[in-house]
Amino acid sequence: MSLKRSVVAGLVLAVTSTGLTAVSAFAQGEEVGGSGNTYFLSGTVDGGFNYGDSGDRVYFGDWDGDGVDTPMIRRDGQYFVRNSNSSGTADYTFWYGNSDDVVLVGDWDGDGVDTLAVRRGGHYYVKNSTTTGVADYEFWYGNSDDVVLVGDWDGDGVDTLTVRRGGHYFVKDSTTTGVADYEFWYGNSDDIVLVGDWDGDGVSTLTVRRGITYYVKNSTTTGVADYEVSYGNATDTAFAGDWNGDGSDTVGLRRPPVVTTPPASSKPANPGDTKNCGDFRTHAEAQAWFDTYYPWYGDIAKLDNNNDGVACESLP
Ligand SMILES: [Ca+2]
Ligand SMILES: [Ca+2]
Ligand SMILES: [Ca+2]
Ligand SMILES: [Ca+2]
Repeated sequence: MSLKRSVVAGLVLAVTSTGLTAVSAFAQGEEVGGSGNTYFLSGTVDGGFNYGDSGDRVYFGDWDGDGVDTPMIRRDGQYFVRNSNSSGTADYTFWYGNSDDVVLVGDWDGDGVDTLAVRRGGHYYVKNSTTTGVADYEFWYGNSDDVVLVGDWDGDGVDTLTVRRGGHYFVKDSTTTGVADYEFWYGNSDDIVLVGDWDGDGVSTLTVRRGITYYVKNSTTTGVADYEVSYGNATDTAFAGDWNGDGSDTVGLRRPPVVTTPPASSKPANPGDTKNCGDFRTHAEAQAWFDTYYPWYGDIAKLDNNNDGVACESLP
């Protein structure tokens, strides 16, 4: 993605943001975590796509309300939104909150568009648009060190919070200050948990991940999994979303970069900074040149200014 730092003058606001998780598309709710700039989305043409840099902070959500969850990268307080799951640059950017804020994604007003909420301890600052500006409203829930999940637990189209304490979950069906509406237990206290609408009934529930196995449960009740599936590699970071707009969520994976060192015998001579994009007729030609030298010398000719591994993307 291009890292254009132009967009907005500095903001000194309490909060701002955008969300993730829509009526039909429930996604992650939290930062994806992990590293790598390659993403695989189950149930799609699974060749993977690239977005941003390996170290970027990433969220998934339905930013345009078309029912499909797509990535958004965060660099400090600036957000780079992409509305398709394909390699390319950001569609637009905005600013919200402070660089050290914890950010949640959800459809807080039920309009089908995911936006952000900033979390500061047990205090939440909700914004219902992915635009620069202050929060629309605030509320408190749980304790400052609680783990929080975002989902539409009652299927009314509005995302709210669940506090997780080990394998114990405290569900609240409104983004208002107050106690939980109900509780349940699922999995172990050290399990990785994903939130999604796995059966497309409009209600978010949990999936526990252990290695490459996902234990899916279609109700927020205490009990065992309804079924399990295996996907990807154990080293992948998993998240959830609706990748094809069918109303059901599936798993997505963020894959860490593979560090490969070509055999020494294949090492080409250092060409130096002798090429510009204008020296190539096509993107493919530039990419082939880039790929030949990159493993040894990096982006020696500066053909990949946005560091996404794609050289001279302006060429045909
Ligand atoms: Ca979308
Ligand atoms: Ca919304
Ligand atoms: Ca709800
Ligand atoms: Ca469901």
